[in-house]
Amino acid sequence: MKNMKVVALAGGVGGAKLAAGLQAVLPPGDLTVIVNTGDDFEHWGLTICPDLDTVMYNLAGIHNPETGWGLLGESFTTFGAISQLGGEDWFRLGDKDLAVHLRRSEWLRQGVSLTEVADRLRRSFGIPSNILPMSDSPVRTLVHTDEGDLPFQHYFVRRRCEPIVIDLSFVGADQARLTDAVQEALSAATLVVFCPSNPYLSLDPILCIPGVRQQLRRMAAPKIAVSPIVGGQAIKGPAAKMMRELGQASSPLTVVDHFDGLLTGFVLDDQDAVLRNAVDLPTVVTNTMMTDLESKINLAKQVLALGTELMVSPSAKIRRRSKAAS
Ligand code: FO1
Repeated sequence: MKNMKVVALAGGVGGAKLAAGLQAVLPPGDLTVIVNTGDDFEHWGLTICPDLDTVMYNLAGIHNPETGWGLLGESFTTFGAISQLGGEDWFRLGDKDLAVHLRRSEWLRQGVSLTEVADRLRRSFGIPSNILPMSDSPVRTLVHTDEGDLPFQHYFVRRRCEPIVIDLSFVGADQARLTDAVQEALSAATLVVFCPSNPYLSLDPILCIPGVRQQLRRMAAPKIAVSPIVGGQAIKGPAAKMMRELGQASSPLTVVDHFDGLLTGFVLDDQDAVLRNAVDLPTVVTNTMMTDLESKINLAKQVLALGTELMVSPSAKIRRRSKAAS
């Protein structure tokens, strides 16, 4: 994949997995991941940035493959001691993970920007790709549910996504602006990839920053989304449940509609091949289940191949199916 500058928008585990696949097939430095910060929160007196860390650990190949988040081979000694002292113990923070939160919180208190913090950390882990928070000012996802308004991690972890979602707010989004680093990455991009992340929780916070949708619409680069919904279900997390609670069908078609004309290409899982003609976009049908590095790489290759075709002929009717399906 020569001289492709790929910008991937990601949040959560699904986004981090595809980002790792894209990094594995692109020349070093040709991938920039713009990461959701709506999940961030203050906890134990520290600033926790779960999506930035999940992307970082997956790109460094040191993530816990069971959960997708947190570090492989982690110990929880401090977590246990905090619990003994009556500290909050519903959000599992490992000892090595804590080092990242301590360094980040120290730098932020010194006035270092979140963008600079993320760059220092990814370089420490030897990651060739750029990892950019969507904004340097706080944006916090607030989940309006039948149990009241819940900060994101309280909904997602503490209440295990059980409350019924009525609406979402991204507190601070109106005052936020895309960082210069994000603007530069988008200006240089030859391809934009919306990773298979929750469209409401992981991608909307990024798209709700003033001017982002307009800037994306103006870009000549192809804009491809990989469906986070497969066979009517989310591969991980509450996306399908939220769709139903918000009165939508839990379908890849709901994802396409949600992007509201931003997309120029789409990737469906083999299980949803029957929907191909209902998607009014150049579409590739392939295996989107990322269970190991090889499947992440294969999906990344399919996305890049679609992107390359769309650069050449934007309205190409793509009829390709993955080898597995044919
Ligand atoms: N998700 C959980 O379901 N339970 C946890 O205890 C938990 C701890 C945690 C610690 C660090 C981190 O970076 C992520 C963590 N996550 C946990 C995932 C987190 O809730 C993310 O926001 C989700 O992956 C969605 O983006």
